[in-house]
Amino acid sequence: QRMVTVAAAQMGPVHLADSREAVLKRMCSLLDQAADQGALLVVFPELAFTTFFPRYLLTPEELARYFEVEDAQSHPIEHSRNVKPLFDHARRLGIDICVGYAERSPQTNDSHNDYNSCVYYSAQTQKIVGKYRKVHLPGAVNPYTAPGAFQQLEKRYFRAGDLGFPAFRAPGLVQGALKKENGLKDPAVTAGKGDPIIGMLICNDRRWPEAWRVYGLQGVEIVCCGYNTTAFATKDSGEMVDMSPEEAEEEVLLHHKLSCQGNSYMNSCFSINVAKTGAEDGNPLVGGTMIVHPNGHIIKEAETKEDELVVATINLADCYRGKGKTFAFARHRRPEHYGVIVER
Ligand code: CDT
Repeated sequence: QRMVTVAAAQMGPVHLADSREAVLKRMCSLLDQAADQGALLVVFPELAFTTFFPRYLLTPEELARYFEVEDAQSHPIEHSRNVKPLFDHARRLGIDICVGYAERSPQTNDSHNDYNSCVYYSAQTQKIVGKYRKVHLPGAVNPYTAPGAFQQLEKRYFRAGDLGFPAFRAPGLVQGALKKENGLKDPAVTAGKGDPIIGMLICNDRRWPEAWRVYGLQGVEIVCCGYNTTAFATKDSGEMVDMSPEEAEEEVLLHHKLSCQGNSYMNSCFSINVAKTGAEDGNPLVGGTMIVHPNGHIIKEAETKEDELVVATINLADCYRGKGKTFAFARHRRPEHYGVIVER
């Protein structure tokens, strides 16, 4: 048995007028609730500290306000003044966190690269042990070329992630050594002392099976994925609206759930999927925060569209059944026939 209590820290809307101080207070309060319920890992949404700003056409000066300037050596994210209270609080409570933010990475030639990023902070080691930059950026560069593009300008504001999908271990998250495996051959899982193997995705990434499979092939046991997903097109978005808002939102939720449940099952991993939800200054974001089991079932899901902690105690040993049987990749995959996936 490799038990661990984990939590999805769903956040309600962050409006343009909300101060950073107020947002940090909400996030720290979610951490307090997690501590009360014995959670050791809390996952926050994509771009958790701000409104989903890629919905707006912004000047460079306006845009700069949303970013954390991060230089991995001298200014790692957890020391950035605007976010430090969250990391400090996680350390005090002994809770690991995964949190999304807008990363501005200074370059030597006075320019910078911007990414839609997330980090995994290990409270045990007081270090960032995982970092991911969103690979699949939805939307458009030019807001005038696509209907509804004003809602989604991620391609304009971010570079595509350049770190790939690096799985990592979360030190000390689960007590005790790895038990004898049930015929599991995958060295990515059998190696090591039982620290869980974690992968991170950001929002649109969850719709791409390739992203999950790259983690699956590294033996991933928990995928953490924060998101901001438009619930339905508003009338002034310029998009074709051929469904009622209620129908549209139901379909958005369906696709979200299909993606997370299907890919958790097919890669025999838990997933912690966390929304920023509610209406941000009138822009509706879908909910659907949920913790998914490796057999594809939803273990626990949010009941509101507000700040809400969704907590579950999971047994990582539940990953072994799929990893050792139906999805024993080494025995059953046929990569010699999958070339087209990387050629096109
Ligand atoms: N933030 C983000 O990636 N949102 C996208 C919207 C794409 S339109 C279906 C998402 O996949 O949820």
